[in-house]
Order: sequence, then C-alpha cells, then structure tokens
Amino acid sequence: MKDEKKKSGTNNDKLKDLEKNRKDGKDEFLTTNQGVKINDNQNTLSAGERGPSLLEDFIFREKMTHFDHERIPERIVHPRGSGAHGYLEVYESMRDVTKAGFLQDPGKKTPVFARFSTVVGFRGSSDVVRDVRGFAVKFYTEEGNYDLVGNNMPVFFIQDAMKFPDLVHSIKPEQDNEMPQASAAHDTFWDFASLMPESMHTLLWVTSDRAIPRSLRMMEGFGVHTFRFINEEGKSTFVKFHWKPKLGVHGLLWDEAQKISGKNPDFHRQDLWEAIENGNYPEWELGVQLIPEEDEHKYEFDILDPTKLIPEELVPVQLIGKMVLNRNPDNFFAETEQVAFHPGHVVPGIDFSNDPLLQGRLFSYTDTQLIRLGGPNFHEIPINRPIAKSHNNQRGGHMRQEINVGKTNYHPNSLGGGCPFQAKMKEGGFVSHHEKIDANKIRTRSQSFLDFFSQATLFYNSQTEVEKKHIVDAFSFELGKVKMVEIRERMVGLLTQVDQDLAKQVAENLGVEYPREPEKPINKGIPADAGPEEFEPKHVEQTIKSSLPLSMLNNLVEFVASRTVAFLCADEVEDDSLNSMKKALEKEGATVKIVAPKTGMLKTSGGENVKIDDSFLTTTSVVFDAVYVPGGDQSISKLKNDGDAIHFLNEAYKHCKPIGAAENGALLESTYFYNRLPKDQFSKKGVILNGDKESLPKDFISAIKKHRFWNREKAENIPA
Ligand code: HDE
Repeated sequence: MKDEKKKSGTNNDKLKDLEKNRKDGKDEFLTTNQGVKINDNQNTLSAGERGPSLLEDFIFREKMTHFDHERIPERIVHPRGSGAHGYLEVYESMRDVTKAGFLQDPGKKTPVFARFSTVVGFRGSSDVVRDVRGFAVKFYTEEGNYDLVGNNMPVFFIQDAMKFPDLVHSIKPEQDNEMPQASAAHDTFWDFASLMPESMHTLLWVTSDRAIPRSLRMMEGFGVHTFRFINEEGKSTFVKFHWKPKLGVHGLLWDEAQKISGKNPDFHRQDLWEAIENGNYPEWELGVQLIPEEDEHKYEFDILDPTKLIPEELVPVQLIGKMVLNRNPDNFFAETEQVAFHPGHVVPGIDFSNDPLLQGRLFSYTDTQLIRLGGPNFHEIPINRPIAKSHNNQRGGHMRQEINVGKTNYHPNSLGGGCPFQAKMKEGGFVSHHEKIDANKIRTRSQSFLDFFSQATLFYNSQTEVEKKHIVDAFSFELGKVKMVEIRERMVGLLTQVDQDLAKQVAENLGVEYPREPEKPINKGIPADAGPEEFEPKHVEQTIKSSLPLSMLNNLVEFVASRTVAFLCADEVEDDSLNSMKKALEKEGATVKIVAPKTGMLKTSGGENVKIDDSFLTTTSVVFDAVYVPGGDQSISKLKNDGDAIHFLNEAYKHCKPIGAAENGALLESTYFYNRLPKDQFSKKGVILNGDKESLPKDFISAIKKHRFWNREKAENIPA
C-alpha cells in the first residue's frame, strides 16, 4: 500500500531522473564499496580468538572510515528541515509579464522539491519552537532550476545583508555557554533587537502564532523580496511571491507548543510525512502581486525594503497555479539534507531587484554550499542537478561525477567546433534586465527605508483580540527570559512606537516602568558621520489602517481531513459509540487514535478486540486536534480513576479544542471545567455531549471544523 502511494508521485521528470541513483539492497549480497562480497559483518579480523585486531582488516577499516565521515556541517541557519517532492501546475499563462517557460501554459506541470525549516535551532532541535519557518522550493524547469527561497513571513528583521551575521550571532545560543537552544528568548537577541528598530515589524510576526504553526501544511509562504518578471519584449514588472495553503493558516498555542516539544519534537516532520503517505497531499496556491515599473514609487513604503509588505488591499494577490507535494523522499540525507537552494538560481523571465538584503543573499548561498557540501560540484548531487541539459567548461573539483569527453575545456575554441555555444536571447540565453544605474559608490541607508513602525502597527491593528493577546503574551515570555532590565526597558520603549496598549501590557507583565511619553526610538544602525536628524525614524501616514489577510483567525478555513482525534477508552468501552463516531470521522478524512491507560489491546463490551494506538504514558492531549470519550459504564469508571485521563480532558479544554462525549459526558463530570460551565453553554464552547448516534458525530465534526473555541473565557486558568 505504502509503496503504491510512493509510486503515485513518480510520474514526473525529476523523479525519473533520480531513479538512476536509487539503490535497493533487497535480495543482494552485502559487499564492500568495491563490490567484494562480505562473509562476516560481525567480527573484526584479529590475531587469535582473544587477541588484538589486525590493521589489514580492510572490511572493518572501510566500514568505520565511512561512518566517521557521515556527518556534514549543518546549515548555519535553517539546519532543521523536512522536504518533499511534488509539482507546480499553472492555472493561466503569465506570458504578458514573464517569458519564464514554466509559467506559459495552463495545465503545465513542473517537478518541485520543497524544504521547510526552522531557522535558529540545531538539526536535532524541536520542530515546534517559536521561530520563522523557511519555505524553499526548487522548480526543475526545462530552462534550468529556479529556486524560490522564502519564509512563512513576508518581512525580515533587517534591511541590509551587512547585518545578517550579527542578527544570526545574536539569536543563536550565546557564545560563552551555548544556551538556549532553538529560542530567541535570551539577552543577546533582545539586546540586538532593541538596538535595531527596523526589526519591529518582523518581531510582531514572530510573536504572533504564525511563529508556532500547527502544521507545515498550514502555513503561508512568501518570497519576501520584490523580484522582477521580464517578458519577451524585455519589459520588467515587479513581483512579490506568495504561497497560500489550501488548509488555511493555523497556529498552536504557546503552552501547547512547549509541551509538544517534549512529547514529540518531530511533530511537524511526522505530520508532513504521514499526510503524504496517507494521500492527504499538501497543497498551496502560488500567488503573485504585480507592480508595474511606473508604480515603483507610488507607495508610502519602498518596495525594495524587505521589512515591508504590500497590503493585499493595495495590490491583490493573483493566484497563478498550485503546488502539490505528493511524494516523500527516499533518503533524508541524500535529498533533504543535500538539497542546495539559492535565490540566485533564476531562469530567463525572472530577475532580481535592488533590495539590499536580496543582493547580499545572492553572494551567501553558493558560498555556504561550498563549505557545507564540500566543494564546487554540489550541483551534480542528484537532488540538485537540473533536468535541463547543462554543458560548460567547468572541470575538476572534489568528487567530480561527470566525465567530460573531448579535448576542449575553454571558450572560445575551434578544436571542439566552438562547443558548447553561447545562446542568443531568442535561443533562451539568460540576459540580465537592462536596468540603468548611474550612481556614486556609497554606504548609506535610503531615506525611503526609515519608517520602522507603521507596518508593525498595521499588523497589530489587523489582529483579532485573541491574536493580540497572544502577541502580548509572547513578548512578555521572550522578554521575561531576558536578564538585563535595560534591554526589557528599551524594548518597551520601542513598543510604544507601535501601539500604546501593547507596550503598556508588556510593561505591566515585565514589571518595568511604562514610559509616559513615547520614547524617541534609538537608531544605532547609521554611519557615525551622518547628521542625526537625517536618520531619525519616521512615522509615515498609511493608506490603510488594517489588512484582512494579516489575521489568521479572520481567515479561518474549516476542514476535518487529516485532523487527529484522540478516543479515550478503557476495557468494556461500548462498541456502538466507539464505532459510529470512528466511522463518521474517518469518512471525513480525520485520523482516529485509541488512547488508553495501557498499550496493547482492549476488549469492548461486545467482546471485540481493539488495538490501542497510545497509552497515557506515550501520548498527550497536545498532539491531538480534538478528544472524544465513547460510552460504556465500565470504561468510564476506569478512566474516572485515572488522573491522566482527566488531565487529558482539562488540557484539551484549556487549549480550546473540541471535546465530544457519549452518554452525556459521564467522564467529563470529573473535569475541572464541567461544573463551572453552564450546561446551555456547552455546545457553544465546543463541548459536544447530547446527541444520538447520528447527531453527535455531526455536531462533533462541525465543532472540529472550527478548530478552536476561543470563547472559553479564562480557559488558561485551568490548572493543566
Ligand atoms: Fe537565508 N540563508 N539568508 N534567508 N535562507 C540560508 O543557505 C542568508 C533570508 C532562507 O531549506 C543559508 O543553504 C543571508 C531571507 C531559507 O536549504 C545561507 C540572508 C529569507 C533557507 C543563508 C538571508 C531566507 C536559507 C544557510 C540575509 C526569506 C533554507 C544554508 C542577507 C526570503 C534553505 C543555506 C534550505 C538558508 C543566507 C536572509 C530564506 C547562510 C546572508 C530574507 C528558506 O546561505
């Protein structure tokens, strides 16, 4: 079954290309790398039964040497990631604005490999930390590889690549003691942030629930920078790229995320893997915001500034295709670890803008692959090689795979008939956009980049009250972990520039003084010889005050497929209420897991044997989307005496998740919330009790579609 699923994705040119490198040891002899059959893989060669090992044991030496070299340096940023294969299918031709071949024909499918990542944590850290997520897609187009190396947030911390090493040093574990892991909540990061007011907009995104996604399948992606589309006539149109997930954008709660980190640090990786294995293929629509060149200076922000987004109310997102991920990698290291992305991998029809952050990235990515993958031939690694033909005069280097024939490795040549030829533009040769530049060499920041706060305010204003509260809590948590009071105070000072209420609440939670007069922002990022007024941050009047797509909760997508529901059961659970709910949920595509006090099998009241998926020892409410308690007096009375079962329900309630129970919720009577909640409020608050075999599943499914019930006032007071 699993193999069939995997094969369903093989119908694309890149997957066929990888086929020649796939190896399966099934029915084969064990051999050395030189192909010599191995007779004993358990014992080293030694002088006598109890004597020393012999140096001549080439089989042992080869095995151990390979093992000793199995690790490569992890990515300095984005080391922990999960990848998958799939395709992009285009809805409509983009010929008017770009000549990129893969965007010309409706229905055209281009193979892709996508990798999602956290930024800060090491390769072995948890998936569910508060962080930006990388969203990188390699398109294997017929004109060469195109990489869209984006994030799940549309803006970035800094405006200029020059500051990137400082940003990353500050956010990574501190240099003296290498703590904390996978977290920005420490002094060096907030010290840096408090001196870098341009970070403010991105910090609002990072303190929102966007930074703790429910699933990699439920997050947006953004190209961040403004790029260019170039058409056949050489006309340029500015473009911002978006990925819109079919399932909508959903987050975790912070308390939940921290607990999942302990219980299942592979939460996102496993969710992506299982969704693909089970045929719930994740999908995103590719969207573009197109800005005619004439409009470059039309907005109150600079489109080259990566700390700004273009509100969709000003430039709508046009959906031009969909990406479907339908096949898991065969080998994590060979594919997900060795894949090498680069924003400079573009094809004719796509070009760069002068965004100073993008310009710096264009240098960094090849440079980093040279150290990470060990030399200049990383483009030959199967996952990286294009399906387009590639020929040039580059030769040699570590681990060269190609055997280039003939005499010539230079251009121009006559001995090789002049091959390989340069391609004219009409033959598909890449020609950089002819942008006129006539300027002095200077190190400075453009005046048009100096509004650091208005879009942070726009983002905050666009959130629901629940989302605003989570932002306040996140700032309070992060800064609460900061030891230096001055840093906390400086951050509160900066928050006053965004929103007074936000600043006031955070100040209150931190126990620092709230400045009566909004503090003048500190700007340390300017050259020493510049006049201070020149670089004073500005507040620029915004065209719009709030933007609908920026809130997750105002754009809820309701669905059930691939959500996971825990069934709390013990022996003697009633067959009917277990099976009817299970059937109804599975029909909708949900995954049901039987959770019981012990693992193994349980016996239903009707004498059936049911496999238990997890016990209270091996799982917890936080990894589920909803909880259901089937009926059966014996089962319920056993669970009533089990503190873990009651905690499971209290915690699910605290995290605002739908809870369903047969037989009027007898088990729920033992929970903290049952008697505190007026009975007529139950269903409004996502606690579904009353109902028969038909109405109960129907109501429970409707509740699951809502995802969470934020109206559980003071739910966080639940002691769980
Ligand atoms: Fe990256 N970034 N980055 N970055 N980035 C890397 O390249 C860098 C930035 C992003 O799944 C590195 O191959 C600089 C923005 C993703 O393999 C490195 C600057 C955005 C990934 C690097 C930025 C990104 C990376 C580390 C500021 C969103 C993971 C390993 C000038 C638009 C790709 C590697 C994968 C990885 C440099 C800022 C996205 C060191 C210098 C902005 C998704 O080259």
